[in-house]
Amino acid sequence: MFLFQPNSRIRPSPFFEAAVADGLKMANVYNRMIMPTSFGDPEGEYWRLINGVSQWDVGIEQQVQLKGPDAGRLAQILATRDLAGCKVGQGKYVALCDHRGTIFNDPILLKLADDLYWLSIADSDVALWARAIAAERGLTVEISEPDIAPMALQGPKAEDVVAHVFGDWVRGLKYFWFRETEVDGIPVAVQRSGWSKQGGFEIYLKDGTQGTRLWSIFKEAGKPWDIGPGAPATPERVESGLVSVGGDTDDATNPFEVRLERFVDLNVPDDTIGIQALRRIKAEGVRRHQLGIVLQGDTPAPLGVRREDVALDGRRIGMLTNCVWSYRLRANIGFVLVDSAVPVGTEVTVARVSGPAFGRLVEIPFL
Ligand code: THG
Repeated sequence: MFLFQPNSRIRPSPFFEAAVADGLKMANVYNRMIMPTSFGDPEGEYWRLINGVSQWDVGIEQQVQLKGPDAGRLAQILATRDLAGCKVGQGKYVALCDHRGTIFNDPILLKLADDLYWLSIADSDVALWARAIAAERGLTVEISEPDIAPMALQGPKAEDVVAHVFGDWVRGLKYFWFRETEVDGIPVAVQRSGWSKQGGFEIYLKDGTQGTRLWSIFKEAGKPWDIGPGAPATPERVESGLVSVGGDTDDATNPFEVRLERFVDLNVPDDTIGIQALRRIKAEGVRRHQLGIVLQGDTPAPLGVRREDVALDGRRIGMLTNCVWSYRLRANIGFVLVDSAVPVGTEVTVARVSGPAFGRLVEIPFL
């Protein structure tokens, strides 16, 4: 049995009831919402993502809406990536940094119109930040958290399911591009995206009262492809090298340290928050870098709630920010954030709760 008492601080997503009815067993809190994490068979859910199609309640990917004549200006002030070429119907993965160049969120930005943007955010209060910035800079833009919630279809068979529901036009969508449409009268936006590297789509529900209906439309449509419920899978995202901002970063991590350099444009206007710090950091040299680690041992030993120290010859060189059993590599793998001088191939010691463990630093992605 699963008991959860919703209130106005911890909000269920519109798909929460459908997820519980499908056997939700574990959840987490993200963006002050309940984030489903497992339906009781993590390994089965992983293989379904790798080989088939998995259906996820990712309503926790809250939309922060920027609306008004200065929406585009504000988006560029918040994001350290050049948005000048962004077209209506296009999405872009962006970094939000503070004035020190510390990354605190990594949304997908969606441009719905010249005066309308969504930031599909990771876990932190972007609406508060955006409102303060807009007010301080005297911008004409309204910031809200509208009633919109994404549901993800991920895996190699996701495209067939989504095309079955909407038509073959979805096959032509480029990465992060989207189209607004409807299904059975339910308003949605359909985007090629999702927090896995197995391919797939996200369906942004624009009417929160229709969550259960939208969930069952895809549950039914996906039956020929053996669709099943799942959630963002830690082993897959680590194997694939997707960063979890907040998980793999601390309060001094810049985008360069965690392999996000290609999403940063140093030539954006000077009033983009954090860009001056990022230029300085780039000129002075980046002190840490994110590498993979493969640990010795053949029993799963995931990271607990604390990061663990990584040492080389008895000297602390950084930290292990995640660790998970890889079903494909048959090893515990994770990400470390270590001194830039320490190269791939180095053998290190991790101070695990269970005692010291040995590992080798490797390139990311693992697969
Ligand atoms: N979907 C939606 N919103 C989100 C996420 C999502 N908001 C929070 C979080 N996830 C944002 N983080 C990411 C991180 C990486 C990717 C997507 C969302 C991603 N990255 C690819 C990569 O790094 O290889 C591709 C990036 C590119 O080439 O542009 O897909 O999942 N709605």
